[in-house]
Amino acid sequence: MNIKHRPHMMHRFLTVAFIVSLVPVAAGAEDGLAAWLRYARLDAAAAQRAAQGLPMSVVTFEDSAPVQKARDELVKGIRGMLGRDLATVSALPREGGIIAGTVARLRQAVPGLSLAATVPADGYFLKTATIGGARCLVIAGESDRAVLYGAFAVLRRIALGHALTPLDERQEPAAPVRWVNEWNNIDGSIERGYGGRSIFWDGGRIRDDLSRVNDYGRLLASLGINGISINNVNANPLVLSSAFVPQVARVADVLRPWGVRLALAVDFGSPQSLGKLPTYDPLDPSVIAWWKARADDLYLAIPDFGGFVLKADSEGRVGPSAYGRSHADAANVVARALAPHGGVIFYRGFVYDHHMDWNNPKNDRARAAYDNFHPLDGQFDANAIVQIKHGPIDFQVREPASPLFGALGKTNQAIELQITQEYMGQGRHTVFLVPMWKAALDFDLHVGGAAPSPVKALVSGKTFHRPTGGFVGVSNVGLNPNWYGNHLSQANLYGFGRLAWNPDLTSQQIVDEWTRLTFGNDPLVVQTVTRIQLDSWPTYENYTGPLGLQTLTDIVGNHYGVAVEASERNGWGQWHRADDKAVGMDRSVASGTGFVGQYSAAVSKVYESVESCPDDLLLFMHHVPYTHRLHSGKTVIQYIYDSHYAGADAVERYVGDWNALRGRVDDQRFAEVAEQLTYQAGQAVVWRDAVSRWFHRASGIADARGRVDHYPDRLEAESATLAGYAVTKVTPWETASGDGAVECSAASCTATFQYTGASGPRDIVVQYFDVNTGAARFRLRVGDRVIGEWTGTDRVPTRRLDGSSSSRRTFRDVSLQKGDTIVIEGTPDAAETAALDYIETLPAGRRQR
Ligand code: GCW
Repeated sequence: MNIKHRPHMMHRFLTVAFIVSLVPVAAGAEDGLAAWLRYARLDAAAAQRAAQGLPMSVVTFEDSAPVQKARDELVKGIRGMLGRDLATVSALPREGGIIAGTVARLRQAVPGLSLAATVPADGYFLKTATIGGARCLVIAGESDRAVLYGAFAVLRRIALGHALTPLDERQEPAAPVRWVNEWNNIDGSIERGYGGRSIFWDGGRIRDDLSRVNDYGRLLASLGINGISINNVNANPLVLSSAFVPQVARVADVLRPWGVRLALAVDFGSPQSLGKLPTYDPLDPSVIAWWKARADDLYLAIPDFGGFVLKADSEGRVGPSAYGRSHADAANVVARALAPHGGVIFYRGFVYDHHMDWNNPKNDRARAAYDNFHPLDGQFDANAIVQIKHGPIDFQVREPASPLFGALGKTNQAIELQITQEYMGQGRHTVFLVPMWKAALDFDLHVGGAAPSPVKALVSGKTFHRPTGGFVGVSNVGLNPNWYGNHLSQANLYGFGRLAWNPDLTSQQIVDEWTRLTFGNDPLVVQTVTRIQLDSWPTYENYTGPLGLQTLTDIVGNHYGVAVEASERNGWGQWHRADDKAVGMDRSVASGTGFVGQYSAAVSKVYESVESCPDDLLLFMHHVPYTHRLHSGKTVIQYIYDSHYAGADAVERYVGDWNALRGRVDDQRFAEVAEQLTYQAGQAVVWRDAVSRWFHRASGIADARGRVDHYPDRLEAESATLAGYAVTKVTPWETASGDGAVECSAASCTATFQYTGASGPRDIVVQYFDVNTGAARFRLRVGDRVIGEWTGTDRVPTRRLDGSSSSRRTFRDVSLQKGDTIVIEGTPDAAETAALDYIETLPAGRRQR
């Protein structure tokens, strides 16, 4: 055994080994910045369990930044969780140590160590071993960054209370590509970003302070994410200018120690718009040379540059069609510029015509990706990857897996999953997306012959033995301390990273890990948070667009609030085709658009017929009468009503369940999540009423349970005694109760309601509008008694009275007498008109109706 012992290091090691910090870790402000890497102190029993047999020093033999980060992270994490200070040494102490390094280096430095012969790319071993009589914990990575992955895995085990000894684990990622895309504009705004402004860009350049980029790199590394593009796929050509190279190189320098490669999204017209060439034709020699020169330039400054992401011929972006060239031509001209440097191009499969004629029943946006890319299979270079959204439309609440995954046997592919919650509540609603992603990843497209071919195997390159492929998440973190504007939304980034590493993990496993790491191991907290998270996607689906209707948000506006018809009669092709008799898109081969025929025979057989199509996708695949009976026996229309009530009730329950965690979660995060869930509960009622009323009016079929359009506890503002307030229409109509709302155009106005119900304690709900153009004030009085005052300062994404701005405030346990007057005083501010929709008086404690 050839192990050097260094006596002076030993001394230090022994000293620290016996110092167990007695200073309790202060609870500290928990603003969410540390996400799942809080390293909060474990309770004494768990800490003792984890500490048992854990060596008290970290041994590293390499200077590379990721290995040093691994070492520092181990020191920090073990100090935080166990209150123990590890020594950092470069030779193995007699008592053993946590040995962290690359497999190649460890084989040299620790000959007594036996490691399996092969290590897959980015893979690592965790192994307890006795070396020279000393107990060691070995973290051996295939690459520098894999050492870091191994260190984070050890820390995760400790935080979760898993035993560390004995340990013999070999981990490898499912696919080489585990990337995030950030749709950040260079001015610092973020397309579809809901967590504040960019951590990368500000005012047309890279930020001076990149500390948040460093923090983000750490989060990404902890999940094994190894690449990032930092600008919007609707790319500004300027990012390729020489002037930007040194700036972008600074970001690469910050991320490199975390093993994350930097990439840029590029505009296909850049050779012309930026390079001043007469053309951007991908086959033109000057264009070929231009791409090559830009790539060479970037690689000089950033030798490990990852590559480019390209959105072409999509949503107004220029592309190869301008010259009659194919997407493969476009991808390859860029791919060939990157290839000598080892870079890749992600060519987005999100190509469709957004000026489609909606009158033609055969037109179908869902067909577009397959129709565009399937004929080109085999024509893309080896370092080109077609990046495909998980469903055929666009991040809707329920879509089938894109058929394109099954149609590219000779092309590299990656799945694009959206972490940022466009169409999914935008961080204002808690919606845990992992179960939705799992549904796509686990879906068997039956293209692999006898063997199963789930999407996860196709995108990882396993089914067709591709050289590369994998997972891309559109992340869009921002400067908000909690990254996404909602603490619970962090679980989506965590889940994306964990699935990109191992798509076989279950949603339950992922959310259990995330919750423990993020909020600790208190059983009630774990049980409550995991239940809310796991339930949240079906719940969101219930109160938005169930049965495959798609989300039903305002698709020509902010993609947030409800607007049932926004998808119709325009070229964007997100049609649900609801009319007075029937609803849904007929995508069958027999009578519809033929989309179903893009799947293998085994899959299309299921989707083709109304009888075998699963209920949750029925209206995505078929146009059926409202009276059609689902497999459950319920009619489509009654299901629409019931699911909306079930969804809104569920969020109301989340609020109560979360509130029971007071004192078990740190104060700041407790309060912020409570506020978010309360807001969501109010919005779920807006959605519930809007969608159910819209379908009631369209179908003319009453709710069998008598709820829709029957709100006995409600008093409409339009029917109140108004002083200064005037009645106004709201668009879309379904987003206001009754016939509209009232707005104040005077300095201040009042709406007075007569309470004619029984005397007793009541909850008073005020439904008002909170737009983003001012901060109107409101006061609620009962007679002369002031019950509450508030200001409409929420930054919801709308200037108008609509489903996004409709807001709800509840005042609990107000004592009311029959005949009382309830008064709302509204004071407008700037362009905000203190608009009111209705008030509602509910028996105290009863669910909102
Ligand atoms: O869903 C749409 C978004 C666009 C986005 C586009 C895309 C970046 O509304 O904001 O553009 O998808 O994925 O390219």
